[in-house]
Amino acid sequence: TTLNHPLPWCICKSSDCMEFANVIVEKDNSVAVLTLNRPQQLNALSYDLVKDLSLAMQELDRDDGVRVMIVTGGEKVFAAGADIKEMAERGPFDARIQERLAYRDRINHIAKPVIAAVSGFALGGGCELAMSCDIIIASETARFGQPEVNLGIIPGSGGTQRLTRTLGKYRAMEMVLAGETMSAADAERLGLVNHVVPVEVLLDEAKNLAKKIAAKPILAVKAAKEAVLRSANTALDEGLEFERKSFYLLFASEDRQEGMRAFLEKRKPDFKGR
Ligand code: DAK
Repeated sequence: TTLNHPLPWCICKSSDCMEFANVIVEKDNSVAVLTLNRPQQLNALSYDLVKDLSLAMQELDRDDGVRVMIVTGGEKVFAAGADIKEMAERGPFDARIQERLAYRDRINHIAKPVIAAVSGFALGGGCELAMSCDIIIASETARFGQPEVNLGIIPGSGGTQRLTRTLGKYRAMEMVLAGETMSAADAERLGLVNHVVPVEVLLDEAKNLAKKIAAKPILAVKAAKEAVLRSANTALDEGLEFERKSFYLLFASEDRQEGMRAFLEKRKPDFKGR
């Protein structure tokens, strides 16, 4: 731990780059890029990696200097799923499974927007990690899949649920029953990814979008994310009610006043995040 470092768990010396054993965190102004860092194991999601990622994202969620996160695995591979070597040794009542679940679950509850920048394989837990993000930008080499059935298990971090909600029953069934992978182009056509771009510009494209979002008033951005996610768990009436309450709540923010005033005064708004 470096003294005076904004993130206490970071082992590096710079305030722009934070390095864990399994995840590299770099800050580019208000955008934080988290790169999964187990290239030799194709970024297999070990307990330690999931823990590092979860802690880093939680810390960045609290960091007022950060507004949007990007999760990537680099150009070659996003993540080839949970670490099979590690998983092979676990029993169903192993405490580490529960702990892993708790760390993993926190990633689903990040309040700031998270963009997945996916290149190469996003399989099993890797595909599920991408789907836990809010927006997915893929390179032309990205391949998505839920091959757990080949190991005698099923997706365990949301694959059967998020894939079904995104692709519909029949496509999701084919993926989880046959364990086949899907190309980036098909994933885009079917609504699983937002955009497909050449691999060389993947991170830049993700950053451009992240910066666009980062310039928006953060309270409205967080409220919008929360409301969209809420739609997955509520009936329409309840979701509309939640949306309406969040809408009115934002009227209490300074940024709402500033945004409306700036429009009327024909100037650029100066948002303060309050
Ligand atoms: N785990 C561990 N090591 C892996 C790995 C994985 N998932 N994937 C690849 N590796 C390792 C390989 O063993 C190899 O290591 P060495 O032999 O060099 O030591 C190295 O990475 C390179 O892999 P390959 O030689 O296989 O590379 P290829 O290019 O030939 O093939 C591949 C790439 C991605 C097609 C292939 O590696 C592959 O099929 N990998 C496994 C993909 C997979 O089945 N993924 C799903 C895993 S199950 C939970 C919830 C959810 C989950 C777990 C828990 N809880 C609720 C607690 C999630 C489960 C899963 O994701």
